[in-house]
This record gives sequence, C-alpha cells and structure tokens, in this order.
Amino acid sequence: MKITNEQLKEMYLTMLKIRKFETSAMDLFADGKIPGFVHLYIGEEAVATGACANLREDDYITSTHRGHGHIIAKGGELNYMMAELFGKEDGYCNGKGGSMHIADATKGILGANGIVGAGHNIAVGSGLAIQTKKTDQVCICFFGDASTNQGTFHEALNLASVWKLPVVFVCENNGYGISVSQERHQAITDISVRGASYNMPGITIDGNDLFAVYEAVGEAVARARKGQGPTLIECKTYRWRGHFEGDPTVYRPEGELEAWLKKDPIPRVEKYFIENELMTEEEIKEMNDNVDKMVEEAIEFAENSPIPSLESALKDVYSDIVEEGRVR
Ligand SMILES: Cc1ncc(C[n+]2csc(CCOP(=O)(O)OP(=O)(O)O)c2C)c(N)n1
Ligand SMILES: [Mg+2]
Repeated sequence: MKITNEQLKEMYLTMLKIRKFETSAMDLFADGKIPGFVHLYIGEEAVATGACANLREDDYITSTHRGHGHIIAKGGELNYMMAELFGKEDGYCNGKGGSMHIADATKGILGANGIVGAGHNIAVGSGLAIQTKKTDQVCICFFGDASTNQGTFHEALNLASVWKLPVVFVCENNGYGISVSQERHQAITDISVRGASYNMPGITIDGNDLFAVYEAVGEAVARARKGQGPTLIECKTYRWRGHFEGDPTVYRPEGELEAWLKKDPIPRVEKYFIENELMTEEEIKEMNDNVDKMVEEAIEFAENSPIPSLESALKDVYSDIVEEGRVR
C-alpha cells in the first residue's frame, strides 16, 4: 500500500504527540499533579498511529486502560485529555472519569475502558450497527495480549466472524499482563493463531514498524469496508514503563527494556525521512518543537481549568447526553 509523504509526516506528528503527551503525563504524575492511575503507552506509538491512519473521522475505535495513544491517533483533543487527567472541569468527562474513561463521540472514539476485555464486545456492537445501517464504516478494536484470555475476546471474534462484521481486531502484544509475562499467561507465542478458530485471517507483525502496521491494518480495513469481515492483527511491541506509573517493574528480566529501547519506533521513521530526503534535521526539530508547544498548552489549559464544584458531584453520573462529543 502506498503511503504519501504527507501521510507519513502526519503519522510522525501523531507519534510525537503521543510520546510527548505521555512523557509529560509521566512527569506530572510523579509531581503529584495527576491523581488516580495512569497506564502509559510510551514505546507502542506505532501501533495506534499506523492503525488509525487508515481510518476516516466517521470510523470507530474502542480502546483500553492504556488508551491515550489510541485517542490521540483518532483525533482526540490534547487539552480536554490533559484536563481530564488532572481531574478538572474542562476535561472530557468534566474531571469525573480520569485517564481510563476518555471518549469522544464526535471522533468515533467509543471510549477507553478500565475493564480488561470490555472493548471487544463494544467493537462488535459498533460493527453490527454499521452493518445494519449499511454504511462502509469500520471499527478498530485495540486490546492487549492478556485480554485475549478473557471470554469476551473469544465471543467477540466468534460473532464478528459469523456475521462478517467490519471490525479490525488489533492486538498490542507488549509481552505482559501487569507483571505476568506472556509465556506465563498463555501457551501460545503468536496470538494471531487464535484467528483460525474463528475462520478469520490472523497475522503477526512488528508493532514497532509504523509501515508494517499501516499496511497490515490498511488491508484489513479495506476488506472490512467491502463487507469481507474481520481480521485479527497481532502487533508485537513493548511497554517501556511499568504497567501503571509507580510499578517498580521488578519482574522484568535484566536487559529486556534496553533491547526494546533500541527498537524505538520513532527514530526509525526519522531515519527514513533523512535517508529518503523527505525531511531535514531542522524540519524534524521544528516539528518536535511544535509538538512540545502543543503539550505545554494542554498542560496550561488543564492547570487553568477549575476543579469540579462540590455541587456537580452527582451531576451526569448516570447521564448519557452527549454534546459536542463530551458527556455533559
Ligand atoms: C475484567 C478485569 N480483570 C482484571 C483487571 C485488572 N487488570 C488491569 S490491566 C490488566 C492486564 C492487562 O494486560 P493486557 O491486556 O496485556 O494490556 P496491557 O496492560 O499490557 O496494555 C489486568 C489484569 C481488570 N481491569 N479488568
Ligand atoms: Mg499486555
């Protein structure tokens, strides 16, 4: 599949946004500015970016507890995201949801999700809605390796395949479910083999290779749009940080992180830009500086946003009224 230079630059920009948003969230959490839990996506940027680059604004995604990257890649607003992480009134959920509940109906972002395996079935529901409405939209379902041991994963793949739903299942195999390594939580190496049980194409790719993700998901999205049904794509990747911020990561074998740091997806794209003379070092630096500014602005927006009032504590708790994409 051909990628234009403009598309590639756009994808690079998205990866930078994710990396810098997450690095800032890491520092802000350490400084005590962000309450609750944060699960960072640093190191996995190529998956969300390469996958979502194949989507239109009216397509859907479902996300996970590690959702910031998916949301940014599908066009989520950094300001509202950061304000939500801060627990502030101008956040996506008015400060009541935090990192794991960010959704944006205007962008087809059907929500981050703190329940492991819950996104699979939401994706199937959205696929059924698309099929019923007879449009050519698709839904990408993002999920982790450990979630493929949940019953919901199997139920979702089964129905999506039987009904030929326009869902692309994108597994982010980062090698761990919390502190439990993949070989300790399942007896297979390649999760893509699980597609065979449902007569669904399943492939394994290098999840740190932006081009590979873009192409594999692109083909799956094209099949889904034509009504040819779902695909399971396993992206092998690694989370650089602990499961959540504060996790001491004592369970990692020595040298494992260091080996994966060498496979950083971002410099790989920069190298491509330089080697193919698509961007100069200066242009790359300028783009980095611009993204730094965007994230700084988001932090300022979050800091200036008020803490939700006590009177609003019970407001919207059961509401599903969506206005401008944000739950009001
Ligand atoms: C239904 C359910 N069971 C258990 C948990 C606790 N839990 C939170 S994240 C997680 C591991 C998820 O691992 P994986 O799916 O590989 O995603 P990753 O964190 O690696 O991105 C578990 C068991 C939960 N949130 N929901
Ligand atoms: Mg995992």
